[in-house]
Amino acid sequence: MNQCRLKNTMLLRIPFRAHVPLKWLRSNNSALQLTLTQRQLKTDSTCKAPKSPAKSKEADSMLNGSNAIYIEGLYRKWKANPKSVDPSWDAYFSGKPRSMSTKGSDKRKHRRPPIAPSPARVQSRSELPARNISTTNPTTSAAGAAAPPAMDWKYIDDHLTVQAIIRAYQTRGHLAADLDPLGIVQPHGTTSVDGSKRNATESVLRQHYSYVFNDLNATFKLPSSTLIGGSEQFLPLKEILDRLERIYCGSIGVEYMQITSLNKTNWIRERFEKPDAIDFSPKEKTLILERLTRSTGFENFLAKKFTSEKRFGLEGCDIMIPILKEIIDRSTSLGVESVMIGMAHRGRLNVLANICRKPIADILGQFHGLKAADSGSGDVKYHLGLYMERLNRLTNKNVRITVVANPSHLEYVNPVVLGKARAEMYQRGDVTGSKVLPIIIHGDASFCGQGVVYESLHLSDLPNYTTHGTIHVVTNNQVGFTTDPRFSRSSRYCTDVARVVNAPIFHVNSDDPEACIHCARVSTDYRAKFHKDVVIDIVGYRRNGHNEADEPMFTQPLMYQRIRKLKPCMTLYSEKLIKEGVITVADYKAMIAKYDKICEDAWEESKKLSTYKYSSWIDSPWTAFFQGRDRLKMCPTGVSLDTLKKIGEIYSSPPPKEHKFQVHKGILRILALRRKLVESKLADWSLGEAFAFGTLVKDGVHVRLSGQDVERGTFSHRHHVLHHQSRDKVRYNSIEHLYPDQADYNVSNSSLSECAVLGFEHGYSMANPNSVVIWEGQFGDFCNTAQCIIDTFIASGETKWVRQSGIVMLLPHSLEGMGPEHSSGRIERFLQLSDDDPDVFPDTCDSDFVARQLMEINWIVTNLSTPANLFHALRRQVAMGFRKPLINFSPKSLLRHPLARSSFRDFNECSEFKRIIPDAKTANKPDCVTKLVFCTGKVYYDLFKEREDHEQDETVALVRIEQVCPFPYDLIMKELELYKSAELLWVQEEHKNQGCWSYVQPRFDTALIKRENETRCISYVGRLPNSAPATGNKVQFKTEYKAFITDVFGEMTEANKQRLERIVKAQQAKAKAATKAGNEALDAAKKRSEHSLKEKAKAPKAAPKKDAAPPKGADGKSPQEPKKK
Ligand SMILES: Cc1ncc(C[n+]2csc(CCOP(=O)(O)OP(=O)(O)O)c2C)c(N)n1
Repeated sequence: MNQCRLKNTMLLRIPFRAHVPLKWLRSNNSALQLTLTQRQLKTDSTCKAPKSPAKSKEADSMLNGSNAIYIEGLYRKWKANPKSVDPSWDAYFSGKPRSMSTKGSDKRKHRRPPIAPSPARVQSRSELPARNISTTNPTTSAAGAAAPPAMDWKYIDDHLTVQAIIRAYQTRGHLAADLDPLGIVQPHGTTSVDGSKRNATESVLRQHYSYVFNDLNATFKLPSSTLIGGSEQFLPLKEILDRLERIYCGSIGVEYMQITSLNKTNWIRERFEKPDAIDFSPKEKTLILERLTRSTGFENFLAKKFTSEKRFGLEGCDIMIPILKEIIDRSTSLGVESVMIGMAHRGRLNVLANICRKPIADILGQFHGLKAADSGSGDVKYHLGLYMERLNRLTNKNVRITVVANPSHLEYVNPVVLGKARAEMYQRGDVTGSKVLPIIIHGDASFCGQGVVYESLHLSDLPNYTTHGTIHVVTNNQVGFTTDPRFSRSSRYCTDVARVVNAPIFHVNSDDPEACIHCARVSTDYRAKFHKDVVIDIVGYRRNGHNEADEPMFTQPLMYQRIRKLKPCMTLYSEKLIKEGVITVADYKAMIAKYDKICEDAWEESKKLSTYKYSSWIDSPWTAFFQGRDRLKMCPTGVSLDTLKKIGEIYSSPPPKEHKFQVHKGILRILALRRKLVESKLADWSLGEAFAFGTLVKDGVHVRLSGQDVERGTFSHRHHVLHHQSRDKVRYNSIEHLYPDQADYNVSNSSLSECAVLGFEHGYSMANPNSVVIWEGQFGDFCNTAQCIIDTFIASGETKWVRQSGIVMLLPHSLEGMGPEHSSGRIERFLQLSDDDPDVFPDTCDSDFVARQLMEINWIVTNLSTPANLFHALRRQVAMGFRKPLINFSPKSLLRHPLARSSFRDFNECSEFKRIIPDAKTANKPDCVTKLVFCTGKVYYDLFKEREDHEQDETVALVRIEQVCPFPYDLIMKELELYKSAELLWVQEEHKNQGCWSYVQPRFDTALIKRENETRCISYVGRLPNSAPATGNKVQFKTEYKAFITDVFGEMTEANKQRLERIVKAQQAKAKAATKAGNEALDAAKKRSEHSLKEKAKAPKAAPKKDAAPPKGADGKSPQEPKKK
């Protein structure tokens, strides 16, 4: 028997290496000497180590005792009965070698009882440092602590090193995780002194790398920052390393230490570090295999039936289907009622079949090349959306699953999904995102390559954009089309972009289904608990080429040599389960046969289909909205004078007194001006817009306005959100307080993104037809960074996917000498994307012509010149029996232009949207008109002024086209008829290759051809073609302006020049006189105040009033009376 002898000299001989603190083991190979100093003994007694044998075996664990007397007592006890002490002490005293097994049955060997009765483990731990360091020497103070004896330094150092190693695994373990089923990016692994192979390399352990492998049997107290011990607080180093390896360098790479919240990192740790964290019952394992069978079976079936058809198979990342199933099942049981999925091509058909349960026959029907029974141009099968409501059999709860239709442009669906999810949360009153779950599935190359990913992630925590967490799943097949990650990204992981929002990222080997499902569980729970984004990176491979017709060996020969040798995950996992005895070979075969039969039956069923409907693939059906509705019936948009007055009054008032809201003086001035306008029953741009929003929310229509700086308005005209001048975050928005039962008005400054935010708002607008969702560009041209959303969703979404949206885009537009940018909202691009035929004159005699024209076009393009027209245009968005995107080119200088005002009459019940605004001045004497000028937007006001200056009010008619698209043929015809003999001009300030010219010209021609005996054609007046939207040179700008104005009105006559000079001089004189008068008044006031100050100084000081409160000093107390002399 090995013996522990305690000597009076306090020399403890430990005859063999055991699980004691490292410092006890360092000095000798087999027999180590340790001097227990007085200090240590004192320490041990202060920490209440039992002097007599403890009552329970647990409390007698050898790891609990650290003083000689205590050990001696234990030894005596053990001698009498070896079973009366903890097995660890038994092993120690008897000298039995201790196994380091990490199996569950051995766990108790390393368990340490609590040091002191303490409810919280962390608390009891926190006592330890105090014991070891500060309480050991009562004379030391926190401020001037004496260094502990050298021997303790080593002890402390060793523990700190182990702690650092643990932290290294937590932080960088994922770098050495076994993530790649292809074994291309494989951890190198090192064999350490105990013969174990470990993955953690120097890149993980850094300076501690060499240390680890010296002394593996030493036992260490686990720091509170790890949970690998479970209920054990001490573990031998070997066991610590084994556990860390298994957790952090196995099939899962847990990337979470970038998260700054301790609460979250602790939570994640618990889900991965705790012993048995990954634990699946046989039933659960079988379910995973069943789902894998479906996933792989579906692709195999399609491959069998359609050998050369593109389907963008999932093979190699088949586990994505069981992962999604797990997320949805688990979320449903946690209360989620609606799941919104955004994804690209890869595995999409599989998702539709096995996640959404779209009848497989319908999916197969898509391969048969059937004719569509409804209108639209359709889309390829791997872009179509879906909306299903079905019972989740596992949870017995109904769940709605939406797959949002998407374009080929990878990742651009992300913000659309987020916006749609957000809107659905709003509709359900789901303020925490507990009922609606967005899931976005990404490709590895696109996730790191596309900027929209970053922009969308950045919305995740913004109060008005958050979806309270999105689950991101990356089907990482380690190749993007033909490009290796080495050449497609600079970051280590394709998921690094998600680190910016502190998302935890779980990289997982796709060939380890249980690890994958565990990540799905943790991600679901994380999102449900913290309402934050989370990422699962399924590292797999792509069994075939990019699509099934592609030859991958052209470009990835070595990778595909490996892939050819790999068994599918389904096979690997079935073999594992058969080996474990969870299923039999027969079970497995039955599973495969069962799903194959489902597919074969569906195949037979699909042959019976003769047509299919685009609308059966719609992602936002709005069934209730369309039911029983006459789509061509338009509701009136005008409102009563009382309504205008009420809204005008509130909108022009500061917050009510009870709010004690300190308003900026400038804002008060603006409000006063607004008030004056309301009193004179006039509306400027801001009022017109407020009337639209106010009346919409009054009617129960939710209004949302989003974009950069929209709360104030880029040009400072709006001021919907007032800011308290001395209290942070205190805001007031009067449009939110118009009526007690009004709908919500939500105005929100967005992040500095166009693409993601516009996509988001488009998604938002898809959720509910009874809302007006507006995105405003800071300047119109910035919308070109959102071109993909405009082209592939807004312009063509309805045609491709039968889905409507009433999104409004407000794009500040007009040339005002501000340079190439900030001038143009690129109206020409929107018009070019409009899908009306320029050569077809529509049936203008149809009584529903106006509504039909709107219904049939892909979007409405307006360039409005009056506040009233803005009001009607916005209200018309929900007055139509269908929904259409409205692209409005908004003014900048017109926001305050004295002529760009509308009388309240133009808003009343008898008023409506004006598609064109005829010239009221010339209409009475049309025969005098020699030039009929058509124009749109701000240039009208330029022309209006120039016409006056040129004194051509009677000879030039100015007709504004407010709704450019669809082209108002009926009204244009009237103008052509009215001014029969006038020369026709189209005048625009934009360059000839820009603006509306290329859109209106062929349509004017079509209209003119329609007229009998018409010989005229329309001429262009404006700037010459240019690649830039505007010049950056002021002089050139003016020259260009003068040139096109001269083209319209001719050179100014001498008489007119002199008249204008006189007017200018008179104005200048008036202004000078006003300034002089102002200065004189100022001087007089100054003199008066100086005089009164002098007078005051002369006058004797007035005695303070008796009842007046004495002035307070800085401390708030009354100053002391001056001492009497
Ligand atoms: C924005 C965009 N650029 C380029 C393409 C063309 N394209 C289609 S798939 C693909 C590779 C995508 O790779 P990855 O994201 O890894 O997905 P995978 O196809 O490998 O699943 C490319 C470049 C596209 N569809 N969208």
